[in-house]
Amino acid sequence: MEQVKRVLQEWKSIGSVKNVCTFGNGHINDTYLVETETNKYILQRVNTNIFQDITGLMENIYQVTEFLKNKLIQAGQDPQRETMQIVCCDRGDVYLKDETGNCWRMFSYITNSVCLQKARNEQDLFECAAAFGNFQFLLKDFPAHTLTETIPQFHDTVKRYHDFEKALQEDKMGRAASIQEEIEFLQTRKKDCTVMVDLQKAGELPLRVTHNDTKLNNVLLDENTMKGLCVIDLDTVMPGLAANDFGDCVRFGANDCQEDEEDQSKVHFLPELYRICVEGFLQKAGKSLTELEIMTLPWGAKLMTLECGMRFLTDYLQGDTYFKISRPQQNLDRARTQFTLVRQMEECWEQLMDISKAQLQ
Ligand code: GN1
Ligand code: MG
Repeated sequence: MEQVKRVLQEWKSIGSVKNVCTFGNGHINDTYLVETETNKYILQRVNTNIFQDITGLMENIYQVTEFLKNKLIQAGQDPQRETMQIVCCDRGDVYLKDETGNCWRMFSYITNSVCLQKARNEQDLFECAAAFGNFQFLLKDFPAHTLTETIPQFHDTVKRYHDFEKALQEDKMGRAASIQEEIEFLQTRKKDCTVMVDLQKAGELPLRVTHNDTKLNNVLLDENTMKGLCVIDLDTVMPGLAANDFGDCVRFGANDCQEDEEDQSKVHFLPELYRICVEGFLQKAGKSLTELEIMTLPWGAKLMTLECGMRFLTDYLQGDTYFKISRPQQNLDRARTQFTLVRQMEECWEQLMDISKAQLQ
């Protein structure tokens, strides 16, 4: 906290700080809530092991939030509450590099909003999917190619599979022998990893501005109406595929369990919630999507879940250096949960395809 207080000296413009505390549940950055007499702010230390081009990353966020601000103003909506806004440090920069090389940034806090870790009902999930659909829709005219790829090949599932194979070969921690079942689960699905990447390479799926981390807890809801208000955590906004944004939202939301559930008998993929995600996402993004984008939504859901599980397992093999953990086997539990969800998606695959078909009629 001492370090945080020192850093806040560089944001004197916000006034005198009354209180600071840790905030949120992200796996990557460190987040703090900062309160002054009159306002609240979000201060973050960006994980520069993971995000190496911080200038490019902050430029992406600046460009996208400014674009959203203008769109919202044009539509008579409230940019103060419906998009994140960077609060520059006193030197006028969008981020600050401190004497130890850590990078910090500040955002204004969106008042009267809530961030859920789990949907309490279908409406919450609908609102979350709709918020990401809307984000994509609002950005449909943004020149996607001008954005920096903050983590290159972020949702290139084929590359992620190679990373997994490499970690397996190295087996740094000697953990491979104890996770044979999980390894085989991935090996039997190696071919699936190519489906979306191949369609993209063949030019059959358009590149869009996507969020790439579309978890329910990356949406703020209005405290009073419980309607989707603002999409947050813009570090991975990059060119990407619509179905992947939809898919990661399903991965996190269309089930009744925690992401790191220890007891796999408690993990259930719920097709009815999947349908809600389709309806929410398409209600906003639908007009801008092609038929093939809609027909590949089930693939987005399955591959984002498989890929995320693969990333958790890779990190487990490498000694838990990427995702924050609070207990030893957390990454393994996270991986297992994703694989259970994938298996259940496969079991009702036809039903998922039918939900897309019905949207085209
Ligand atoms: C990370 O930081 P957070 O929790 O929003 C990760 C996502 C994963 C997610 C899994 C930059 O997101 O890709 O899907 O954890 N972000 C990065 O919960 O790798
Ligand atoms: Mg987040």
